[in-house]
Amino acid sequence: MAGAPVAIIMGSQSDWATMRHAAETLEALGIAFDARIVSAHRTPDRLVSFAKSAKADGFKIIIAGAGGAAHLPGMTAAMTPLPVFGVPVESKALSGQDSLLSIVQMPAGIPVGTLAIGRAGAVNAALLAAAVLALHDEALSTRLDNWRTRQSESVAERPSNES
Ligand code: RP5
Repeated sequence: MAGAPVAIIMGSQSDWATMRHAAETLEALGIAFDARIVSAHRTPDRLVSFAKSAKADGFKIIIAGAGGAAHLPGMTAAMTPLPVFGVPVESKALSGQDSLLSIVQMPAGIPVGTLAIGRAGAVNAALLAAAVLALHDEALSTRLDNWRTRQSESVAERPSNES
């Protein structure tokens, strides 16, 4: 979406099952985003083009999800001054530990804010993006407060046998 403050990028269509949770969370908070498939390995030219123009294109934050040898968040961060939040996608071979380690272990100098493996990381990347954007957006700050209040209210006081 043109003018969206958040870009959600992912290495493959197969990552969307995870990254859609970031999208849904942004939608729930009324934050516009643009979701794209950008592979560091399979579409390197697309990655360079996206990352180098992301700031000029109006994005404020990039959420990057990838699995396995997950170069995407780090390579993106190397080519943009925007904050990059990395989401390790749960891989089949190593349950996402490969994704986590390859995203989180950035050498000093180029940061990637790394979230948890899988859905939790995708949701939290969106919430973190919202918290950053809310620093300069009072209406969003209120929506984020309300989202957290609703979450608190949805937690039962006692456990139930019904799942
Ligand atoms: C990575 O390879 C992607 O981020 C994805 O998590 C992983 C597997 O991709 P597919 O083989 O499912 O397309 O680049």
